[in-house]
Parts: sequence; C-alpha cells; structure tokens
Amino acid sequence: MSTIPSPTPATGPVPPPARESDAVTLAETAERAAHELLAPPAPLPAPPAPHLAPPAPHRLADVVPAPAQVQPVPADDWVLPAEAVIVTSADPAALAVATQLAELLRPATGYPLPVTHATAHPAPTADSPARPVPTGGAAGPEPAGGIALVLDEAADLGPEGYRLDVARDGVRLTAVTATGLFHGVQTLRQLLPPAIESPTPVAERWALPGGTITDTPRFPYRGAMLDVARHFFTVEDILRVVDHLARYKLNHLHLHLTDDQGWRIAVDSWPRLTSVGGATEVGGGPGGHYTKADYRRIVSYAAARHITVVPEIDLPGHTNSALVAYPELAPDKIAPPPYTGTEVGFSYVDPADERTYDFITDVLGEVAALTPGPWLHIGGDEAFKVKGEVYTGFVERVQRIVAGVGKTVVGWHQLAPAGHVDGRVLQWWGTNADDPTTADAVRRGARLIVSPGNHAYLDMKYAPDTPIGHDWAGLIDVRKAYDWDPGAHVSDVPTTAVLGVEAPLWTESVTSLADIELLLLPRLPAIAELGWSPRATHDWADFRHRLAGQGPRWERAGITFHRAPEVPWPNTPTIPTQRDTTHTETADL
Ligand code: TNX
Repeated sequence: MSTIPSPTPATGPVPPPARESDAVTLAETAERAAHELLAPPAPLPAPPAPHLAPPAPHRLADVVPAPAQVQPVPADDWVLPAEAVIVTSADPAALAVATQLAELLRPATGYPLPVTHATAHPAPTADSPARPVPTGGAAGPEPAGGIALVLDEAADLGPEGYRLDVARDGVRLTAVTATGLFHGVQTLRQLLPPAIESPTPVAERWALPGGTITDTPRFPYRGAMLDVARHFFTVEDILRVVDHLARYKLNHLHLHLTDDQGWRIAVDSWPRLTSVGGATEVGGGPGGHYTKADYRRIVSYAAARHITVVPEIDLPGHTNSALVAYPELAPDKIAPPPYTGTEVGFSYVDPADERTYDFITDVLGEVAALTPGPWLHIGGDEAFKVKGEVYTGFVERVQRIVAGVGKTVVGWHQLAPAGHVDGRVLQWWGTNADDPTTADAVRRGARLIVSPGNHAYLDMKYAPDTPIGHDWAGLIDVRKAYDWDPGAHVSDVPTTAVLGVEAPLWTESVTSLADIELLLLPRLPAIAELGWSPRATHDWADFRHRLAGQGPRWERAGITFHRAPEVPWPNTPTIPTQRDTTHTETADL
C-alpha cells in the first residue's frame, strides 16, 4: 500500500531565515503537502505480478466431469496476461487445438493470444499467424508466461487423458494425443471465471487456480443421442449440441436418423427416402432431411471436437417413412399413409423379401461411406411384429451386411438373442437391470453401452411440471440421472464388458433448440461424469456444487437450462427456462 506523505509540520523548531528562492520552494512544498492531504486516497496499486496474485475464485477441483486426480497448489494461482502466447508442439492436430483454445479465450478476454508452434516452419492460420519458437527440448514447448500445449508420446495418459499444470511460469497442458489436449482445454476453460463464456470483452482477472490435474476417462464410449426423426433439427442445432457434448468430454454423438415419422439422411440409390419419407414429422410439420454435404459437415464439425458420429438406421421396425416412399418394402406391398403420431411398433420392412436386403445393403453402404467412425447402429427396437426366428434371422443378416461395409454393429439390446458378430455392441435401454438375455449376449462376446431408461433418458421429465418430455420410465431429476453406476448396473454384466454410457434424447415432444437444451442441461453433465470420472470421485453432495458452477457459464453463453431445485445455483433466477427461449449465439467450442 502507498502511504500518505506527512505534511510539513505546522509547529516545531523555527527554521532558519530563508532566502527568497528558499521561501518559494517552501511555499510550493507546503502547498503540495496540503493538496496531498486533501486529495482522495491514492489509487489502488497496480496489479501484482502474476505469481503473487490473490487466490483464484475457483478451486482446482471445480470441474465437471470430476477429474481423476487434483493436486492444488494455491501459491501457484496464475493470471492470464494480456500478452500471453499459446505455444504448441509442432503437430497439425495440436496446433488445431491451440487455435481452438485461442478462439475460445479471445472473445471474452479481448487478448490477441497469438498461436505459435515449436518448429522452424510456421503453419499460419488466417487469424493467428503462427511464429516459430524454440522447441524447449525433449519436454516440448515451454509456457514462458503463457500457455503451452505439449504432445508427449511417453506420457502415461492414454489416448484421451491429459495433465494440466498451472504454475508460476504459466500453464502447461500435456497429452499423448490431440484428443487429450482438447479435453484438457475443456478443463482449462472451466477453471477460468464464468465470464470467459461472454461473447464480448469483459474486464476480469482471468485467474486460474494453481496445481496439477491428471485426468483420464473411466470408459472409452461416452455419448448422447439426438432423435432427428421425430422432429427435424437443423444442422446448426446439431452443431450446437456437439458443442455441449465437447464441454463435458463426451466423445460420441449418436444420430437417430430414421423412424416412422421421417427419414432424414439422403441415400442416392433410393432418393424417395428423403424426398417423400423426409417430408413429415410428429405433429404434421414439414420435416426435412440432411443432404450428404450436411451430414459431412456435422461429421467434420464433430471430428474437430474429437467426437465420433454414430449414425442409426432403425430396422426392421420404425420404418413407416421408408414404406411410404417405397411400398415394395412393405409386407403387403401397399404404401401406408405418412405417420405423424407418437405410437411405436406398428411398421416393419418385409423380412421375407430379398428386395429388403438390397435396400439395406444400399442404404448401409452409402451411410458407411459417409461415416469415418467405426460404428453403424441398426436399431432393432420395438419391432413387435417381427418375432422369434424371423427377427433373429433378419438381425443376423443385417449384422453381416454391416460387417461387409466395414463397420461394427451397434443396436438396441433387443438384438441380444441374435448370434454374435465380431465386436458387436448392444445399447441397453431397459428399466429393470435384471436382463438375462442381454447378460447372455455379453457372455457370447457383446459389449454394452448403458442407457437405462429410468436414469439416462433425457426425454423423461424432471418433475411433473416439466413442460415437455415423457414419463413412461419415471421422472428423472438431476440426482436420479447422477446416482447410478454404469459399470455395475446390469445384472451379471462385468464392468469390463461395459464400453460406456449414453444419454438418449427422443424428440416426440421436443420441437426447438431451446427444448433440447432444457432437457439436456443440467442432466447431460451428470451422465458425462458417470462416463468419465473414476467411481471413487462419485459424490452427489460434491457434484451438485460443481454442477451449480456451470449455471453462470450457460447464462453467459446464452444456453437454456433447467434450474433444477436440487442444485445450489449461484444467484437468484435471472435466466429464462421457458421452452420458447430463443438463441442467437453459437459457442465455437
Ligand atoms: C422408446 S428407447 C423408444 C423410442 C421412443 C422412446 C421414447 C427405444 C430404443 N425406443 O422409439 O422414442 O421410447 O422415450
């Protein structure tokens, strides 16, 4: 603190007689002193050096999903300087993550945050001209007061893990892969003040809590599903959902692309699927479909966020839209009327007609060719009219078609009785965890994605007064979404057979992006934590506080969420949670 200087004493020893110039000096000194006495307090001191910064507003552990290991070092709290540089290993994928980080931080901070990489051959991007920097030796680039993204093949962090070190010399993020760096960036983002989500510059101390986070996921598959068949959603809406997945380290987006009410993906060899089958939706709206270019855009936007798209073509049931377009696929060869209701289980493609398998081979071939990820989801649910051996025979044949187009089968757990095929994955959506048929399929080699209807179905209402959603699997408040264990949920299925967890969002009652967000948030982060965090971190009391910290971030980013009463949100309600809320901003990450 500065101190106020003492005025010239008014009393005391009489000074020796002064010459005129001395008298002038004295008078000036006295005037200055008097002025300083009357002046307002001295301004606050300049901001302290970063390593002497007052504590960051968050704890290092205030992250969703909970990191595997957190070692806070409060003395190392750090403030992002305006002149910080983001430096990365000389790898195009790492450079891409560094650029995403810069794009994430620039709007709110207003800082230039140039991106550089550790090579003599810069690869500039349009708005972040890259400059070469010293490599920093074997340990990779050094943060040098800014942020370093380091790829280190020798680090013990697996294919998706990362280590985040916040220290006096800056921030160092280390990973084996760019995917690990990307997940680390999401953690870094959550450790900055909520204002970092602002789309416009904010005056803020961009403080990060000091210490080290070492983090790897519990399960390799962490996903969410969006039903774009019951209601059609634009590409932009889907990209925004991808952004939400990325925040919480989810790595799969399952798109339910076909159902009775609409066929949403272009198939060149069967064009009426979209021109006729895509023109409806629940409630009679115009529907819509994705061109191949649209779908590729979704896939590449997701890939840039380290998210794999899992396309679902639901067979043999849930196919009314295909039958409207191509009646030869129907058992009676008569086109049914378009369907805009919400019943299930009435439609199916003819399992006895070879033409059906030509159709499936063409469709799955085209979808596989558009999809870089390994998975092809073939549905299989609620085909109530295709029973017993006819059903299992159909499924086994389609499983072979999937293998033939180079993909791995995923299907709803109704596929369980069919024969095993290499790598096949069942998505379990039951509400009664005693399921001997599924457990048997697991014994025969299947792995499980768990999506219990009564915990993970995001189309269930939170409470009786939730304006949209279902309740056939019960109400799912945030605690219900959080308090279960994917690794030990289905009886007689060992944790080792669990590939991961997925939160499906069916959209019979969901008509807008705001509706989607209302049902996704805050339950999606709960499911994400079950997929990512070690079981030892599971703790509702702690989770609800960490989750509460996400609220102001969503508010800043203009994201709708349900202000669940069991979560201690900071601030009194200031945000809309109505379904008609509109949004204009799209966060880039
Ligand atoms: C069951 S879950 C379905 C969907 C519905 C959903 C509504 C599953 C594989 N099938 O067809 O949209 O319930 O919650």
